[in-house]
Amino acid sequence: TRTPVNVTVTGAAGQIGYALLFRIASGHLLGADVPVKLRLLEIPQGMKAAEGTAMELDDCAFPLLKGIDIFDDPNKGFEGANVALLVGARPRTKGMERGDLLSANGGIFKPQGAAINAHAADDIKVLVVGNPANTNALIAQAAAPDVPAERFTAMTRLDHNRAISQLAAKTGAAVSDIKRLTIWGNHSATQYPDIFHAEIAGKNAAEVVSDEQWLADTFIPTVAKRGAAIIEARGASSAASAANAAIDHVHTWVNGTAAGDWTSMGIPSDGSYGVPEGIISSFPVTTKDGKYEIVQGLDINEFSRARIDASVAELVEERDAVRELGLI
Ligand code: NAX
Repeated sequence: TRTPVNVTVTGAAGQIGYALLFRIASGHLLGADVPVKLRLLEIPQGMKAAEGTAMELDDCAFPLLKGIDIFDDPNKGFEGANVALLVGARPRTKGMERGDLLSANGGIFKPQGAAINAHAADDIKVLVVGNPANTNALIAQAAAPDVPAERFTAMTRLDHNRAISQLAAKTGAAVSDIKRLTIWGNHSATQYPDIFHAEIAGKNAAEVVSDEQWLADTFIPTVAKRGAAIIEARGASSAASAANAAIDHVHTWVNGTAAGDWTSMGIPSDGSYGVPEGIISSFPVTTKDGKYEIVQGLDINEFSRARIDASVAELVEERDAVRELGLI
């Protein structure tokens, strides 16, 4: 029998946590044959609700779930963690400037990065979901100098999945026929969903669509502003779809991309495609044996170049701001 994999989830009492934990425990994160132990990390005010969620997890009698522990101390929460899903974050509230938001999140992600550095397992893989996800991931990564930088990733898989869904709706294709879509840049309104290399049932997606106006004026803004549209409709932000994307991100990272396809992940840039080294930006990646690689050699047209550059410029500004705040 396999040793259980330790999965730490922060913000476990939140709405994404509620949608996420049951799927981890039922085997969707790592595989139907992989036992897991959950380590829930909350702040003191969230402990009681996390305990309630843990009671419900018990009540599911999941065969793969080998234990649940709840903590409000990151040093304990990340002990022995093989996978860490950093979901809890400080949301932007009224009157908050970007600097305030970044420093409030620095107060969360810097100590969490340090706790990962000190206590996580050697094979730790980190996914940051809590916004601003890319820069929060950078803060955590900078606080964990003994962990290989590439283990810190940020979630753009929800954007990726949203883009596939929009493209399927536009063309009448099945979502499973759409491959090689890419989200570039920041998980923010500047993100760039790129269909120029995407395929629909083997045909180039941009050629199938053949409508640059739809691309520029409908597709890109619909994907980029989907989070706001969900809030408007639901009265609450995306939770089940965000949890689903977090499951997809880690499952793909651990279990690999399908032949001929790739996915999108926010990862520390190695300088590919002119994205400054070190910032955490979304790229097209293939994964295999628990490792990812940036898809190289894609031809970037002018339309794409301008949009990638704009999103990357925002990430550079965020990096400079957290540097000035002493957070990295
Ligand atoms: P909720 O406010 O429902 O839950 C957040 C939970 O985090 C709360 O229970 C809170 O007590 C806990 N928390 C706060 N600080 C913590 C800390 N230092 N340690 C441990 N737990 C802590 O938010 P929810 O809707 O679950 O969203 C969580 C985060 O995901 C937000 O930052 C949100 O912006 C972000 N999202 C990111 C997405 C992405 O695609 N990358 C999409 C969905 C979502 O908007």
